[in-house]
Amino acid sequence: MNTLSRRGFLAASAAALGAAQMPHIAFAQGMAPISLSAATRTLDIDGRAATVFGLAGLGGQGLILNPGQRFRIDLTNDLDVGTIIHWHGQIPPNAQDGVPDMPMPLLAPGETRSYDFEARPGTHWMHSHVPTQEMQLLAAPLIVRSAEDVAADRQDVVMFLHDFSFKAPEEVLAEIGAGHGGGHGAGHGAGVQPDQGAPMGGMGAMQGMDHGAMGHGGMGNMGGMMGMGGQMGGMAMDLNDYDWDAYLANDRTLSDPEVVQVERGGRIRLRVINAAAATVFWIDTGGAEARLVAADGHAVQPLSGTRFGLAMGQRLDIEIDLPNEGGAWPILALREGARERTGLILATQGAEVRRLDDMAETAAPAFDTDLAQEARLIALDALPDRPVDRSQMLMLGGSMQPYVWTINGAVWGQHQPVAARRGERVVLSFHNMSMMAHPMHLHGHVFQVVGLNGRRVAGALRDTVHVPPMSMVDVALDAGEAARWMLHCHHMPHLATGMMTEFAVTASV
Ligand SMILES: [Cu+2]
Repeated sequence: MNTLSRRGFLAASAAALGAAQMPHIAFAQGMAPISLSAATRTLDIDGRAATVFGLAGLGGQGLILNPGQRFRIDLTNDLDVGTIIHWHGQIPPNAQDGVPDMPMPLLAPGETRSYDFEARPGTHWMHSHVPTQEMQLLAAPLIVRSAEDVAADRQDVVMFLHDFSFKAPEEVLAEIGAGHGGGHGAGHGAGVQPDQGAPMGGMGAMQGMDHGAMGHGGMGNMGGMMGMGGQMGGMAMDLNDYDWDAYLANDRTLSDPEVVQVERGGRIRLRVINAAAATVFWIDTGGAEARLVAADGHAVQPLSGTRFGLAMGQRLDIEIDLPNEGGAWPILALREGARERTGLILATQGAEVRRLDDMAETAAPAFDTDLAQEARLIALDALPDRPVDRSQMLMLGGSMQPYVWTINGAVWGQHQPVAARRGERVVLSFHNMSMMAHPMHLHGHVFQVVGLNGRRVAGALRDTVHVPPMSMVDVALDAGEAARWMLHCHHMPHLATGMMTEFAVTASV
């Protein structure tokens, strides 16, 4: 325990935390590999048992590595189906990246495979790279602490977000594909009639009306489809193409949220991971003063506020300074364009914790349709300035009907690889020509956001960038290991329809 900070120690030893909830602290010196297994587990979701997948062998906060500790894992597949885990945010040798047949096959049931590489600090996560398995919660936090994290007098709190359905993921995908994604409400079926004259219309926009989403965030003009090149304010976009049964923070809903014991006047580093299949969240710290300090595990110039958003695959580190008094501070995650919410509670010892409804009174706005949040993020460690060797445009397309999503007009299997040579400075321009947002994730690299709708910025370092409808985001990177790296949308139903290509790096000349 000697490497834990005072607050970390206090939190970890609090009576509220059973042994199973203790963080998995592993020490750097001479340690054996950590054993993890992909397995089934049972959750209680609002009083109803749910059998889901998960990674066993971890504490409640996920896998936590200390500074200098290598990523040494023996992964065993205890499921009765093949699986493979991607270490999202890490840059392992390509053979350990965890994508089916790229280049390693799925682990067969009962198989164990070893992983060993240098861990990159920050808030990251790990998940099955089979979309239906990720939708079944085969995912967990992966936190690598920096020396600064260890020295700082602050308490780490992990907030791992997911969306959940009691239905099998294949059934969920079939419903989305058939245009019944939002079909939970009476009379909703009438809203999903194909609108042949408006290819961008359909269920998402209609669902938004059900949820009152269009009255917020400058998303008026419900009925009409915008013209190309129009501004976001007059646009009807498609949000939330599926109504999930529950929204989870650390596997719990607001009917029984995690209550994290904190100190009066304490400083919290909230590590938020959006592991949802298809839900963008706003993090709302309510009455607690907060600042955003890292995106996707990379430090940004601190940005003050009480509400920050993140798309699927993304992470945010938010520092919170608690007042010098006792109390309870809910940290909520709001589903964009809707009233549903989830979250956890920070509470001092003995504080009264009030039950919160899992529906807000008003819908949260759509996230970052104008890239306003992204524009405010500035990397602390920008990429070194150098000439660009290669630029590539990636057109993001697709529609709700038929439900198919593409990169450069192609689905996976018909794609043209995006090519580069090792060491080249490459700029990728994601141009979203569709009415849904796409969080685009590149494996094996860290990129910097350098352009937002044509305006140059010295933006955040990331591995997953949110590209809103009818928007363009440029990212710069230095091409890494000569290998085939996945480049895909992190919306699982989009990925399942084939919204993936490859960044094919060849050896330098
Ligand atoms: Cu997408």
